Amino acid sequence: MLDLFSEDSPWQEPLAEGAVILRLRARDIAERLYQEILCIADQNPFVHRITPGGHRMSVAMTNCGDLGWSTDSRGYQYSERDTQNGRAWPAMPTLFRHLAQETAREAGFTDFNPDACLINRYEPGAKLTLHQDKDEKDMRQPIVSVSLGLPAVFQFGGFERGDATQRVLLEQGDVVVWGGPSRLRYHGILPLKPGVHPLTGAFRYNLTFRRAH
Ligand code: MD3
Ligand code: FE
Repeated sequence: MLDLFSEDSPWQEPLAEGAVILRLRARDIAERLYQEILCIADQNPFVHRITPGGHRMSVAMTNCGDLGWSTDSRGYQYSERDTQNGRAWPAMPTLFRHLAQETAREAGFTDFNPDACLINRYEPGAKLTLHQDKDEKDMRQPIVSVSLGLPAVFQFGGFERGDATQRVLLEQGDVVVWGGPSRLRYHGILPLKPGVHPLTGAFRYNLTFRRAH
């Protein structure tokens, strides 16, 4: 029988102008992506950073690439070294760079060359409150996000914090490309529900590829 609604191969879901979900696009390389994450974390462990306001983030973070994003009492910033331990970030694996460039291209961004990959690790209850990503230099460059492990409810809103939000479930292998007018939309992640994922156990991971400088 012709299976018109097979969920066995990746498909695209437009979210908003400039934003598209490439469902399950990275599913077949999830194990390799996860091994790379573990290898990066061996070199520079996940840490719960403290915001400039003095709050401990529930999401633990590390980075790879020429630049990494972190936060401390001086603010939010991209830098060549981890502000907490002074170490250079691990190199961005070729597999990561290729996935980011290929998916950005599929979404219409032909010359995306990320210099930073922020890696978020969510444990049960961890969340990211509504925020905008605006620490990058060139807002014409998209952000590519890749989800691994436990599913999470992603929230995305408008251009002001109080605007109505939509909820979207993001699962392992889902890739989202955010560019154009969507680049500055408010977005967040609702508290992670506890669970056990066959690949990542109790955690959800999210990679975000960025052109920071
Ligand atoms: C929409 N991460 O690291 S990825 C972040 O799942 C972040 O860890 C979330 O928001 C996560 O800053 C969400 C989806 C995402 C990433 C960047 C965006 C959505 C975005 C930038 C602009 C608009
Ligand atoms: Fe964000």
